[in-house]
Amino acid sequence: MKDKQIEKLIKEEEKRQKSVVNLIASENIVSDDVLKALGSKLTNKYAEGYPGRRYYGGNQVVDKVENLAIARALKLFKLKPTEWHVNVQPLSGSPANFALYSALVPVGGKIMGMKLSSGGHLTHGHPASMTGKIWKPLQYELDKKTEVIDYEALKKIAIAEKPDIIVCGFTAYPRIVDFKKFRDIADASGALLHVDMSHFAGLVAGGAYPSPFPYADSVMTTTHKSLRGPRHAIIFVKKDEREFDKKIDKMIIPGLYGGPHENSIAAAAVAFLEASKPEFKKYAKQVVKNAKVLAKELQKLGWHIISGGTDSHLILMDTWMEGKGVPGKIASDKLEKAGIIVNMNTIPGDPRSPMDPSGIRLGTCAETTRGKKESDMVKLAVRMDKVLRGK
Ligand code: DSN
Repeated sequence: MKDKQIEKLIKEEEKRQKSVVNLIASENIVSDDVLKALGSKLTNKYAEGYPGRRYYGGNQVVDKVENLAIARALKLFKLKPTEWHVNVQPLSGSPANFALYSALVPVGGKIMGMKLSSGGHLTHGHPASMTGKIWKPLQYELDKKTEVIDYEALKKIAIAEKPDIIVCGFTAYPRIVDFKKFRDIADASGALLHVDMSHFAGLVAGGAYPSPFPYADSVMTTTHKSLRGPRHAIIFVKKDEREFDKKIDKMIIPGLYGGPHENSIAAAAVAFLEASKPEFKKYAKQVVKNAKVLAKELQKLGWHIISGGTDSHLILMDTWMEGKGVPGKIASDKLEKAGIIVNMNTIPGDPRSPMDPSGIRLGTCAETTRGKKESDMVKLAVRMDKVLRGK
């Protein structure tokens, strides 16, 4: 590179990434092919509109790129193009959720989502997010004893409050979600069911987590977490007389976005192809195996693992344990000093604050990409325990 300052920083970051154990649950390590597509000359092209109907000329090639991404996304999740529509232009998860609500929920309507401190996301109706200001938020929490979703309690809130849309998905919930129960609750309360599968999309693609598609009206996923692609997002909507396909396309452009990032769309297409291979199935299963072992070993060493374990790539660990351990921020700092990267996280019903919470979140996507197996997780748990207890 001619720009030596940026070149140096890129090299520094590459070195940092190589030198640490990465347990950030939302991160992964992409292939060289994904990187090539992302850094390609496709970035030079403006392409407002959709394949075959763009505002600018010269889109013959990017039309093919986008159509390929669409076909691969549908195929990856075993969807019929007659039943599902996918928009591959969203720039990332938060703007994608925002676009979805803008298209399907009237302003002032009710969005029901999991509370951030229970493992939801800002864009699931948190009062600090625009999704909690433009729409009325209804936030559900986890059962305090079991630390899992209480479907009966959720149903009662939904029937009483009649939300326009129920958002099912999470950033810090380790368990399998019962999509059928969510569908029944949505039907009983007259709501749409939107699944944000950003965290577990790669596990769905690899057959290591149930698919939400038989139950949802719409599904959003980022492509850079367990799916191991570029920083990007896609939105699927059911194709029927409700015309969600037309509504979402119109909301993306001209409603909210400008030109799509065709280089990211190409990189996502590469990731979809990679995720459709048999090796990816093995990878997804190994991600879950690793997380289960890591959770179990940490538990054996005396740590409180929220909900008692995990069914996915993600572990929520209570490091504070009502004063018997260390707060999440200190835990995260101590681990980082020892070369293990995690993020501090609130735990369900957290008595501490989001900037100084009781726990940390762990995930096994990145380290599994590096080839780590169960035996590595056993050693990692011992190492983490020593660091956290200052041994
Ligand atoms: N920041 C992402 C995560 O870590 O889960 C969600 O937006």
